[in-house]
Amino acid sequence: MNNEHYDASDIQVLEGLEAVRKRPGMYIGTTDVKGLHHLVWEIVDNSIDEALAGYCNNIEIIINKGNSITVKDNGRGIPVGVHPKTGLSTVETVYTVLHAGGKFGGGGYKVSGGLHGVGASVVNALSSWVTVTVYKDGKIHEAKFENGGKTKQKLTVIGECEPDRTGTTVTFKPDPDIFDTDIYDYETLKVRTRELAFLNKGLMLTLRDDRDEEDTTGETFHYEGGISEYVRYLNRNKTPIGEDIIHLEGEEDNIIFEVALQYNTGYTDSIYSFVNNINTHDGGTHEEGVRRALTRVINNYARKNNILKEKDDSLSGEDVKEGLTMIVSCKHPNPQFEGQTKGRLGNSEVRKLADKVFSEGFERYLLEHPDEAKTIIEKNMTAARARVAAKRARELTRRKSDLDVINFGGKLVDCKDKDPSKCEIFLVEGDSAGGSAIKGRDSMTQAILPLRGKILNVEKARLDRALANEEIRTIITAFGTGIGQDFDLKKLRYDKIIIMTDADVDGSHIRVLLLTLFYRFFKPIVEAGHVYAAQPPLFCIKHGKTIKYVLNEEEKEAYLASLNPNTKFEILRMKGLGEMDAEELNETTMDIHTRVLRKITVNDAIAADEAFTRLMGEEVAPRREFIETNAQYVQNLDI
Ligand code: 1YM
Repeated sequence: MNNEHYDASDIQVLEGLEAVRKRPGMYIGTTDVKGLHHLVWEIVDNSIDEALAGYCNNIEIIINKGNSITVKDNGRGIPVGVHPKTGLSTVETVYTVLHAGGKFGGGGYKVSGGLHGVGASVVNALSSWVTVTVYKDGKIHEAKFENGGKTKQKLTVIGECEPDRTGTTVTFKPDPDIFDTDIYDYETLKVRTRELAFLNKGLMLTLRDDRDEEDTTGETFHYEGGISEYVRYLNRNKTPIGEDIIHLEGEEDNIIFEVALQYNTGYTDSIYSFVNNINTHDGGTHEEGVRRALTRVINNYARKNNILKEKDDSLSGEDVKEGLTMIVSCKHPNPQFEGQTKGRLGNSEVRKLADKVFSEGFERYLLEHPDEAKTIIEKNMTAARARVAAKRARELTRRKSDLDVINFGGKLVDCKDKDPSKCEIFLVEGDSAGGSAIKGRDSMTQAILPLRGKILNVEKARLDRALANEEIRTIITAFGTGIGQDFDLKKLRYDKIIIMTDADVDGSHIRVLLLTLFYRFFKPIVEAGHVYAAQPPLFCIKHGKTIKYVLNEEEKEAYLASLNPNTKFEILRMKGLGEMDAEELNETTMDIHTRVLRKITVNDAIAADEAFTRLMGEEVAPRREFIETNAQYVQNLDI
C-alpha cells in the first residue's frame, strides 16, 4: 500500500483483516481441509445471492493449476463507484472492510453462507493474493490484493468489453501460512456444487479442474426441476413408490418454502432440510411443520378411507417416515439458527407456513393417487406393527443388559476396567482370530467380541428383524447404549469400537455390514468418532535383528528403499488374522503403542446415506457395479 494514501480508514481496514488472520477459526470454523474448501463457498455465495436476486443464472468454479480458485458469474457485477462511507471503491470496500456485507445489499436472502456477507473480506484476509474483475458498463475493472488483504492495485479500468456484458470474476490463492493443506479436492467441491444446483432450480453451475490436463469442459449441473430432481437422484438406486415426485411450494412474507418427496420400498428415511442453501442438520421449524402435517394428513386419509380401522392405533411420526426420501428447503430473509452447532431453524412462523403448504398439497396428492396412497399407508401400518414388536425386543435386550452385562451367552470377553473412557472393544472376525485376540489383549482395557455368523444386512431389514438377530443383540447389549428411542450415547461402555477384520473381500464385507449397522442404528456413535477400523499389516520385513510391519505396498517400498542395499532383506506376506498367534496379533494390530487405527468419520451424511444404499440396498446391480469398480474404495471405506 502506498504510504501517502495511508489514512485512518486504511488502518481500520487492516486491523479488521488482521483480526481474521489472528483467529481464522472464528470466521471459517477450521483451518484444515474443511476451512480451505469453505473459502470457495464464501465467494460462490455472493454469486448465488446475485442469482437469488434474479440477476445471474450462470456460475463457474475452476480449480487452477497451483490450487488457486476462480469463481465467475454473469450477474450485475459488484458496484464499481466510490462508496460514501469508506471513500474507497465499493469493490475494495467489499473485499477489505469486515462487516461490509449486509450494509450494502438491498434486501434479498443475503445470508446463504452463514457469514452474513462478510465472506469476501474474510477470504481476502486468508489469501496470499486475490484478483477481482468486474465487467460492467462496457468496461473491465480490476482490483488486486496480496498478503492477507492488502490492496496491491486499486480498482482500475484495464480494458473494454461488450457493452451488455456484466459479471464478476474472482481468483484467490489461500495463504499456506494459514491452512494446514493447500490442495483442493475435486470430489468435495463437486458434491456441494451439485447440491447447490439442486437447491437453486434453473441455475447453471460448472466445475472444472484445470490441474487435470484431460478436463477441458468441466461438469455442468443444472436442474430445472430443482429439489424434485434431488429426490429422484437420492432414490435412483431404490425402488420408488409411484412415478411422481411430489413437489409443493408456497411463499408468504418473503419466506419461500418448498418440499419435494417420494416414498420407496426401503426401511430407512432420507430427510434433509436446508435454509438459504445451508443444511440444517438438526432440523427445526420448517421440518417440524412438514412432519406434523405428514402424520396428520396420512392418519386422516387412512381413517376416512377405512384403511385404518376404528380399533387401530393412529400411525406415529416414525411410522409415516419409513422409506421416505424428502428435501425441505426454505429461503428466509432473516433466519434464526439455533442449537450448539447452529444447525436448527428457530423461526416459529415457518412452522405454520410449512404445515399449510404441505398439508394442502399432500392431501390433494393422496386424493388424486388412491393406489399410491394405499401402498404408502399399508407400508406405514407394517412399520407400526414392526415398531411394536421392536419395542418388545428392545425391552428384552435392555433387561438383559441391566441384570447381566457380563454374560452374553459366553461370547463377549469384557475388560476389567469399568471406566468407559479407558476401554475399547474389538469386534473380531471369526473364532480363531477371536481366540488369539483374547490371549493377546490387555485385559484391563480391551474387550473382545468374536463374531461368528454373518452380520444381518440392516439396510434390508426392519428394526424388529434386526433385534431378532443374535449377533446384533449381543452388540447392542455390549455397547450399553440401547437403540432407537432408548438410545443414550452417555451409556456407551467403550471409548473405542474397533472393527478387526481380514484385509480380504470377506473382511471388507463384514466391515461394511458392521458400518451399516452402526450408521443406521447407532449413528451418534459414528458421528462422535468412536468407531475405528484396525489395520492388520500386509508385510513383515526382517532386517538383521529388527522386525518391521508395514500396512501396504507403498510403505514396503519406502521402507526397503531406506535400508542399506548390501544387507539381506527377508519379506514375509502376513497371514490372515486367524493364522496369527496371540503375540503377533497384539504386536501388529492391538497394542496401543504400535498399532495403526483408522477412524471412521461421517463427513457428509447425504454421501454416507447414498454409499450405504448403493452397497447394501435392494438393487443388486448398483452394488455389484460399485464393488467391482471400487474394490479399493470398499477396502478403505471412510464414510
Ligand atoms: C465471483 C463472486 O461477488 N458477485 C456479485 C456480488 C455483488 C453483486 C453482484 C451486486 C450486489 C448488489 C448490487 C446488491 C455484491 N455487491 C455487493 C455490494 N461474485 C460476486 N454480483 N449490485 C451488484 O446487493 O445490491 C456485495 S456483493 F455490497 F457492493 F453491493
